Amino acid sequence: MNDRDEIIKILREQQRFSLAAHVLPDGDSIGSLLALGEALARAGKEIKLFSPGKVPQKYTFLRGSEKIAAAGLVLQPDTVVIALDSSDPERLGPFAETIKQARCLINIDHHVTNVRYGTLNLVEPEAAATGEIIYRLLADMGIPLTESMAEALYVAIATDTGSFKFENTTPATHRTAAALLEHQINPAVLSQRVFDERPLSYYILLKEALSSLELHGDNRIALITVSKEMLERCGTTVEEIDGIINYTRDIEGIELGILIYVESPEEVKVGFRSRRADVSLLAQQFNGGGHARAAGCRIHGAYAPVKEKILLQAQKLLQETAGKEG
Ligand SMILES: [Mn+2]
Repeated sequence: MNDRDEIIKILREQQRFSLAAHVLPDGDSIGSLLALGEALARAGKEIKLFSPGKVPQKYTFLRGSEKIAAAGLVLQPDTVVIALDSSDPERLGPFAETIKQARCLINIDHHVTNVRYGTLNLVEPEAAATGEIIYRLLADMGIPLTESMAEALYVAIATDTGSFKFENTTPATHRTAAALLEHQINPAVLSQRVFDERPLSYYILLKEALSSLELHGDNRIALITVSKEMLERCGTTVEEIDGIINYTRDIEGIELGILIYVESPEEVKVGFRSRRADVSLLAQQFNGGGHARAAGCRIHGAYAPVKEKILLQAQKLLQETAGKEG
């Protein structure tokens, strides 16, 4: 039996499930968690949902989000753990160690860099979102979708495709979205809540972040710096940084966008966005991961030398990409 069939068998036959998603929760991790959780709960299973940290405000309207716990994952001998949207166990943050002890760990993900850490792995890099994998899984299992499950999956797919604008958007993605819209969900309301509406503090942060903009590598690399002090000054939290990096890639002529978040004097987090270059290669050089056009890593070190190192590797990547394309 292949992993997918075996996963379906376990979802049908086992009784106790703990579902967990990655740190810095996004729409795909929360949406996948809620949709699969509701499906299993409706099938009479005992379900616990976990996501490190607080569920970002913009996803709290999704039904069931109040049941997601930030801590307290305890395994019983028969607990099946399902890790969602996480390329490696460390992405599960505080749950990583516990999850590795699970007798049965199911890894469902779409990241190219997934290290297949599960007892059973359902990894489909061609899927635009983990939500897309969950949709097909539930469809194959003959589990009918409720309106709230359809909403959760739509949010999962819409966020990971940047409202169906990113390159990962395939005919299958649109077919899935179309099938979800059959459940009377309102795409305008969902988009407004998830993408458009932001607190004023976000725009105050955006103003500061954009004023840090630097161009490098013959104006092909854009870099934005955000620090923890900046967040405090603007009254925002780290979750608000999320969309800011996309401004780097939107500038005409920019091939590669970088956002450096200075968490402390010794620790920075770096996000990469690109038009053509495979930035997952860049992130991997610094023990990070992600997708070809969006990736990230965490680096121990002070801002200035880390920035230097990143820019050097970023310029190399652009040269190699140009070389390959001839
Ligand atoms: Mn995802």
